[in-house]
Amino acid sequence: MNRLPFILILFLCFACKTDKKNEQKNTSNEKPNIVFIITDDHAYQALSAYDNTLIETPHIDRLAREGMLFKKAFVTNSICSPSRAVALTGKFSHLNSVRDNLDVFDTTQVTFPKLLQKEGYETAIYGKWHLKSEPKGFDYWEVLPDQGHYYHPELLTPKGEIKTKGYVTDVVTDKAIFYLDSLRDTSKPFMLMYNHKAPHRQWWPSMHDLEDFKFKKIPVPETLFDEYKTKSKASVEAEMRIADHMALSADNKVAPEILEKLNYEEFLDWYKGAYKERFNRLNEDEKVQWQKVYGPINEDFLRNSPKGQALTLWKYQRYMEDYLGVIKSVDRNIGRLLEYLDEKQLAENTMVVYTSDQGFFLGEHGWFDKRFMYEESFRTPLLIRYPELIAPSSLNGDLVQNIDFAPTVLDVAGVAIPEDMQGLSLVPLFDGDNTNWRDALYYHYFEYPGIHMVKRHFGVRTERYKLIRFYYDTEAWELYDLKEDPQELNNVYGNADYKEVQAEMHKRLDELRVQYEDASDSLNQDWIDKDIKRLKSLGWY
Ligand code: SGN
Ligand code: CA
Repeated sequence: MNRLPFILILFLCFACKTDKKNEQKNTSNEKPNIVFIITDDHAYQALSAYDNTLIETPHIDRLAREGMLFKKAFVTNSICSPSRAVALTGKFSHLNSVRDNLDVFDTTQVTFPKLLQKEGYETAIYGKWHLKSEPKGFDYWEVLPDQGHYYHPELLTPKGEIKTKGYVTDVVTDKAIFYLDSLRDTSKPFMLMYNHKAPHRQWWPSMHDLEDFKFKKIPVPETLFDEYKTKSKASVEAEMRIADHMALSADNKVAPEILEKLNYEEFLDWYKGAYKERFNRLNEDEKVQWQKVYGPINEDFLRNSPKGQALTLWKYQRYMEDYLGVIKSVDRNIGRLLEYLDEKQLAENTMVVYTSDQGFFLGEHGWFDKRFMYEESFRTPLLIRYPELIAPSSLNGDLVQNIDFAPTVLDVAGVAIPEDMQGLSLVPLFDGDNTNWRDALYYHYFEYPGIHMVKRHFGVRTERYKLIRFYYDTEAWELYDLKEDPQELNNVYGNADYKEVQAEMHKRLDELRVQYEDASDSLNQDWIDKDIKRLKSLGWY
């Protein structure tokens, strides 16, 4: 008897069964799912879809290959909590209750997760939240308290705080995948916010990546020793220079005993305690692995004890080794999540958004951190994959901003966008339609005085120019011609050659302040009280 047909039937039955098992599509196919990923402080300079000088991020790059990369994506206020509040509400900081990292998010506001929930979506958030109040508008949530920890992080849940074991980027991904696989209601479309703590300061890499960038010579940015010759005192007085304000202990992981032996002074003594506290979170096995890698680096530091410019260069290299190492784990874990979507055949009907809460300085102008309206901090990575509406390898060069996130998600989900959301849906840009798109961006940063001492400022950026006003305990204007001076080294405010441009930019700025209803540039008691509170918490008052 010919057994071939029988074997064939058996094989087909098995294949069908496996397919069924792997298939987790929604029963209601018409509504797309959404995965919204916000990392913390991920600079576009360290994402190879934008620039592969520093690192390869093959998994995140997939989203660009299979979707759209936004070359000119920006934030409205380059700092964590405000940026997250903007993403949720589609409104600028002066209207959404969170102007700086001290503010508590008012959860009675309308947010895109709440609107999706109302329209039948199931919503979940895992990872960084950083808005102080308890998450609202989510069916499932497990979030890091405040900034959270890299190793064995605690998580806040509806049932209280829980302890976890493992590295934060892995833990958050495990939670997100567990939600997709075991918790979610498959009869509903889902919206998952999957937010990483990484690569936030103080850049503690996972055990898998400890050695990755060690001893690799990282290219030094041209402006590492910038003297801010044409800039206002806002740059001079900011406390975020690698040379002067990056901690040898907490940031560069030199053991405090070594620093004391060599008489190195820390900008803030607090950092030494912070280093020890972070180190003590490692389990015994991890401590051994850690010392294997960082021990020789420490010994080397003890032998050579670099000073002056050599010390700045040494700190820059150490900074980048850890920062890039931390990103490796983000990339690997995003790969895991994307593979899960593939495996369960969810990729086609899911919009995946990858962005960061802001950009970051990787040594440009001598800095780390963000806050300024200068490009490295003002810009943020933005990649969107949604096969239904976006062709693979699409590039967009329009001026887009994080106020656009909420309207975009609602638009894709077919939910009405509230009139008072200030952003625009990016959906028309998905197939290149930028008719009537904005020609200028508005920005306003408030957290001053406070850590890093970046002065309050607001401004406007068009395709070619940028005008900034610093205010509060200073009064200064800066104007940049981004075409002639992409590194923003030459402030041309007051330069006769730019008289007309300057007047036009002032006009645009006034118009945008009216359009976005921002009049918040004067001193008020509420701010002064908060400034004092903030300074007290830092021990500076
Ligand atoms: C911490 C960091 C700062 C950082 C803020 C805000 N210092 O205070 O460098 O600017 O968070 O970051 S640390 O030594 O404690 O790491 S934000 O991304 O949450 O806005
Ligand atoms: Ca951040």
